Amino acid sequence: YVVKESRHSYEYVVKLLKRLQKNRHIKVLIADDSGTTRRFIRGLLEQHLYQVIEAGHGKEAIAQLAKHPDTSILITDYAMPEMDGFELVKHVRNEKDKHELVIIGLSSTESGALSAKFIKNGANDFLKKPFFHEEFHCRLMHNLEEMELIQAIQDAANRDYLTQLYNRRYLFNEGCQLHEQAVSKGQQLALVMLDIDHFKQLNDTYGHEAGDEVLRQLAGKMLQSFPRFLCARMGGEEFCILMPGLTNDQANQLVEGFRLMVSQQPFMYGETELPVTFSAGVTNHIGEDLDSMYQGVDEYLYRAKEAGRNFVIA
Ligand code: GH3
Ligand code: MG
Ligand code: MG
Ligand code: MG
Repeated sequence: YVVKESRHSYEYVVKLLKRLQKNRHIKVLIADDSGTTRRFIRGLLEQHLYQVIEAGHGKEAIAQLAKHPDTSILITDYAMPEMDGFELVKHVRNEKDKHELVIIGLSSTESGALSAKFIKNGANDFLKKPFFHEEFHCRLMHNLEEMELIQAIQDAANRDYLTQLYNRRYLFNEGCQLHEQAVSKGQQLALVMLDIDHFKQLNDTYGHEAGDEVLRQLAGKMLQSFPRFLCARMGGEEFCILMPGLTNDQANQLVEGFRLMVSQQPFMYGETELPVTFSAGVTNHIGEDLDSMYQGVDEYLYRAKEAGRNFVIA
């Protein structure tokens, strides 16, 4: 296909080929009540290797999005039975913002007001029917690139570079919201703080590179053991885990199990086995705000260190 369109510049072809590689993993949902239109757009999308799913009206589109939460693009018609395109866009935007799901509205040439209304309701872009195939692809690519760029910027701002865990900033931003939710719904929320024991000594003995490797491996083990919870590197060798829905006892049990596993499984740095343990504090005083929980759990961590390290206090 790309070769056939040989009027493109060399640079454009290279860019397109890179795009096509990524498109294999990108899901696009077409919401349109006309089977002919859906088939036509599917054809265009499949030329560029996108994965395509379809819906005949707004409600079906919502069901499809629930079934395929990893959908990246929604292309939606305006006039559809059950639920029209505007209602669909408004509904979807309550769940996902412009940087999580690209929405492109379709409007016919006769009514330019439709495209403005699509954008006002939260669509990223619109296309007037009938459209040039090339314009269709260009707009899709442009909107995808923008979304990917913003996601990369968000990751850089919210994640720790060394471990790829969330950072302190994200834990406090997201944590305050989780805390408010837990308080308003009367749900549990546990906070864990853990700190590697004698990490300075480990750096001094095995080198800073080995220390970095331990931080990465511990982060990996945290993600594996607590995939449902928010794990963050707060700085240095200190980590926090926010556990919505867990009582103090439940959180304590999980962290105690994790402590045991970490102290028994060796950390490898090349051929060298590194001795790694951590101490932790656990709290669940959600009557307070997140800052006070953080101070409280810091105090428990301090006591766990005093108690001799490789220890959890709840
Ligand atoms: P304790 O058991 O009381 O926690 O002792 P500790 O040695 O772990 O604690 P301390 O606060 O004295 O030392 C922390 C060390 O962590 C000092 C610092 O050089 C090291 N560190 C902080 N950030 C990094 C990092 O990103 N990589 C490496 N390799 N070391 C780090
Ligand atoms: Mg229609
Ligand atoms: Mg330490
Ligand atoms: Mg420390």
